[in-house]
Amino acid sequence: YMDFESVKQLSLQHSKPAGLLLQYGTAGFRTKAEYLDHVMFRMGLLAVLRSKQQKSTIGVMVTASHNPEEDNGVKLVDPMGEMLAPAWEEYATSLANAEELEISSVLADIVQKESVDVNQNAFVAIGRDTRHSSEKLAHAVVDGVTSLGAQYQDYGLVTTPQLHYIVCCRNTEGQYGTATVEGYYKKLSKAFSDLIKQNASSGDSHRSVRVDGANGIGAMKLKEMEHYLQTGLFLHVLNDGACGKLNHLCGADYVKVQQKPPPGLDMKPMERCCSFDGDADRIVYFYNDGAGHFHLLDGDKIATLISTFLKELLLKVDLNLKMAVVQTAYANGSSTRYLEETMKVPVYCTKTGVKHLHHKAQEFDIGVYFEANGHGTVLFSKSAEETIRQLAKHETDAKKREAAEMFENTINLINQTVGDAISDMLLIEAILLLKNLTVQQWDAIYTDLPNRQLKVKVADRRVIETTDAERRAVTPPGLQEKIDDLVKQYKLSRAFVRPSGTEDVVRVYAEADTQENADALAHAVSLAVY
Ligand code: 16G
Ligand code: ZN
Repeated sequence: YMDFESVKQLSLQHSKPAGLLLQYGTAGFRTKAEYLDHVMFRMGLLAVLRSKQQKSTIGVMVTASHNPEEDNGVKLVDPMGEMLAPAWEEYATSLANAEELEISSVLADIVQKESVDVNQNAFVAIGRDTRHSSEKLAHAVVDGVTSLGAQYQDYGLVTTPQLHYIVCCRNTEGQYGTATVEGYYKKLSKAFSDLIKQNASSGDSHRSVRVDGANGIGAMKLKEMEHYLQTGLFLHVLNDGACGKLNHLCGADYVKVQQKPPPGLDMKPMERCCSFDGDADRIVYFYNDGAGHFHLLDGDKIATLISTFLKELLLKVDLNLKMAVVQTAYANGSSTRYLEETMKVPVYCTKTGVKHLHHKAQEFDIGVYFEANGHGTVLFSKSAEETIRQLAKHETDAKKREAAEMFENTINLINQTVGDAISDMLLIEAILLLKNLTVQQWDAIYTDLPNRQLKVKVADRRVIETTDAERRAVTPPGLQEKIDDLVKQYKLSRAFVRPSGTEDVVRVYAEADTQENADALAHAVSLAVY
């Protein structure tokens, strides 16, 4: 039995706009900030139930990532720092859409279906990004949590991956690290400096990187972290929110979609630059080659660099661990080919959305996953991690032990809970230093096939259903055949369509031997969608 009296009282202060229907999508709820107050309150409620059911801390992150400043959103973080379990996404949707008088019965229903022990203690960890609306919305989450008599800690301004890290730390009794933002800085800084200390090459140790912080939380947190990073890495943080607007003409999404640098970021030739997104869970690199050409190093290039490095380490420690790379349909064909044919690493394709990639990557000893848009990380199985840590401690062969130590430092530097722009950046910087690679050499590992993404407005995007990890359309009838015919007309070509999970559009992707052909194919496919 649960007392919903104070829920009823408080929910009146967080009432739902009439007629509003929202869905817990690929990245939680997301819409204009002014429509979200009731959703936040109710997600506070849901987090309490999930916490009681899991007997663990649950996270609630208030952010709309790369979307405009006027938007906001919320996502729940499960005990080990993963995304909320799919069955609960449905509860989230029902709860968000319930009428005032239905809230208690929706809660009671969840309690019953999920056998929630209502007497269990609950704890919710709350974080938010730098949006103007976020503070007030986080308070609405707190109201939801306290109306069910549960405890919480408001971690205030944090990146999404920092909150995931904190949740995981709290639920593993500190084994993963100390459950504070400072604990995060210390863990990553130590791993980074230990890792680069192992540099044997004569490569320059004074390095710098230009970071576009998307005028968001990532810039703020990176600046805080600089204080802990006492190494030769110099960070020029731009778009740090001092004057620019969040995600406006900057950030990872802008750079990836526009395939150009943020205006005002003046790149010296060959200088390494990177962009975070608005909540710092995505990163892309880029540079200017001196002849004025812009080069983008996206999630696929990052996955390739990281898996090359890990594969070399595996050879050095002489362990037979199973490594795989997980991508989505958006992965550039050249990257998949390079990974499979040259590196001989198995590659798997999942549906778009971090939770799908993360889930697949958990099947391997080492699962490297990245979306082309720059969201990704590496997962290590418990036993692989343990084996490597033991080797780093006890191996008698000095060379092998050093390699194992390098491996262990690498594991410590990676945020395994979710893609993390700060952690990914430090890992990439360390790898480039250790392998003595310039950004251009990294870029040259393989050459991207020219590609084009388009979005098409249709009356109802749900008429398109896909299969084979979104690479083929099964409905409407005839569409896939048309796409197949079009693809046949170009060399090295590939194309697919899928309904967006975050916008009311159909997305079209095409790649081919030349940019003109990729553009023409994408255009032709988008006409076939109507
Ligand atoms: C969300 C996903 C992202 C995915 C994107 C696709 C998370 C945390 N974020 O932002 O991974 O690439 O949706 O959007 O899962 P789309 O369905 O509109 O193409
Ligand atoms: Zn994001």
